[in-house]
Amino acid sequence: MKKRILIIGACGQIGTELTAKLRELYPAHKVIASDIVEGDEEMMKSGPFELLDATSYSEIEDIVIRHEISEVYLMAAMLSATGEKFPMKAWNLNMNSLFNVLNLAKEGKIEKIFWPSSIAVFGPTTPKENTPQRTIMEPSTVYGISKQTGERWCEYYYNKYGVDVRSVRYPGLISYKTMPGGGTTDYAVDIYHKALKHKKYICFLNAETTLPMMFMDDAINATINIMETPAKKIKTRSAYNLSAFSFNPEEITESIKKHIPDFTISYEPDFRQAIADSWPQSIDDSEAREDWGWEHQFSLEDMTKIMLENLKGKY
Ligand code: AKB
Repeated sequence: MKKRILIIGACGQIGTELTAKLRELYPAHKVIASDIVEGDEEMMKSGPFELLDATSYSEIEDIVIRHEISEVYLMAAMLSATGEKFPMKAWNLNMNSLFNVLNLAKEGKIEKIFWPSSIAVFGPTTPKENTPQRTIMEPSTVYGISKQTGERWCEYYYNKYGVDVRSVRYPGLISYKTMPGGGTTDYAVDIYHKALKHKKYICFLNAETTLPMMFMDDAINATINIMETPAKKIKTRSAYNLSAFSFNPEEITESIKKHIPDFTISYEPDFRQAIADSWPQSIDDSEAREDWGWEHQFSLEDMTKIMLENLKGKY
C-alpha cells in the first residue's frame, strides 16, 4: 500500500502545524486534512480537506476507503481544563475516536496510527522530578484518565492484534501559528500575545508552578520521526515520555523581559492550579532518545525570541 495520510483534528493547535509539515514532506494531495469544522484558507487550499466527526466510525471508514489511507494521525481531543467542565463529552470524544482508528487498523484498513498521549497521564502520587517512563500513574483529571486508558488500549491492540500504533506524552506545547484551546499549559502561549499587546499579563497559575514545555517545531519533529522509525525500534507501545525544558510563570516572564523590559505579570490562580499541581515538573525521556533518536532543538530562550519576533507584527 502506498503512503496516504489522514489527519483527524487537523484544525487544532497541533493538527494545523502537523498538516502543513506533512504537506511539505509528502505530495500534498496524499495528505488529507479533516476536522469537525472547516480549516483556514491555507489548510483548505494546500490539499484535500474532509469534514469529519471523529466519534463516528462510519465517517472515518468512508474517508479511509475513498482516499486509500494508510496512516492516521488522530489529533482530535478535549484537553485538561475543558475536560473538567464537560467530563462525559471529553471521555466520549477521547475514547471513541481512539477505538475507531484502532479498530480500523485491527480490520486491516489502515497500516499505522499516531495517537498523542500527554504528561496528564501522571497524577499527584507520581514522582515530580525527572518522572520516569514507568512509574505510579494515578491521574486526577478526566483528560488524564482518558489518556492513560488510551495508552493501555494502544499497547493491548499492539500485543493482541499487531496494530502498529505509536505515541508520545506531549508536554505543554507553544507555537505562534495556532492558539491552544482548553489546556492547563495554555498560559505559556497567551503570555507572549499579552506581553506584546498590553505589556502585562494576569496568570491563572501561581509564580512557582513549574511544568514541562516544548516549542511546537520540536513536537512536530518528534511526531513525524516516531512515525518514520522502523517498527522494530519502537519498544514502547503505550506512549514515550518526551521532554525539552521546564519553566514556571516567573521564569518565562524573565525570559520575555529580556526583550520587553517593562513587561509585568500578576497572579490570579483558578481551578487550573490544582490540575497543574498534579503534574510532573520535569520528565525523563531517555527511552525515546535511545530507542528512536529523539533530540529536542529549542530552548526557552530560543523559543521566546522566535515567539516575539513572529507575533510582533500582529499587535
Ligand atoms: C493541557 O494542558 O491539557 C495539554 C497537555 C499538557 O496535554 N496542553
